[in-house]
Amino acid sequence: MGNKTTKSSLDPTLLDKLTEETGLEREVIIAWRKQFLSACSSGKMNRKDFFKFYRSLRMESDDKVKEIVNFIFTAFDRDSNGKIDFEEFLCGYAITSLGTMRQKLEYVFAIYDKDKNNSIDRKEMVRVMSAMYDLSGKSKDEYPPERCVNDVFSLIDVNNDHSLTKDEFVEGVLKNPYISDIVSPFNQ
Ligand SMILES: [Ca+2]
Ligand SMILES: [Ca+2]
Ligand SMILES: [Ca+2]
Repeated sequence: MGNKTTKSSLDPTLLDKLTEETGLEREVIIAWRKQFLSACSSGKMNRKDFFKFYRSLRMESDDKVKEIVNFIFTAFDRDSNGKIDFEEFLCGYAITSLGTMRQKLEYVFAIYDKDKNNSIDRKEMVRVMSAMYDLSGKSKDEYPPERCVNDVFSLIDVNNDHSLTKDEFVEGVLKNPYISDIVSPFNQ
């Protein structure tokens, strides 16, 4: 707290770490940080700040983005302290837009696993899936999210215990790549 240098410049060790984790160039990271701080001078975004900021990076209308951003917030907030700091944001954003399929799926898993108990149940998946239908403007009558979730579970819930571990989820989607278009909000 009250340390001015953390506000204006990035700690070189952290910069190195972020370069390594995200694969982004230092200049790009510094530019992102500027943008992040101009949207939120304290450097820690709450849900409202994050919504405004994330929305400015996407093209969909407010209504459509709102719900999904809530889920994304939870996934990006890795230490679950209710705030997203620059490191959490940069890793989340870089990985979900530029990462490998496996890296993206780990974030997708975190989006679905709302109660963070390391498994996804049907209810959790239906909630996020509905938000994604809204985001993409897909009709819920034609192929209801509940049915879609059942189909996904029957494919990748290997031990049939009605919940998906991270392994089941990530490996299952990697084995059935077309599912990733259905389950991941990060493919567009
Ligand atoms: Ca946090
Ligand atoms: Ca869960
Ligand atoms: Ca299972």
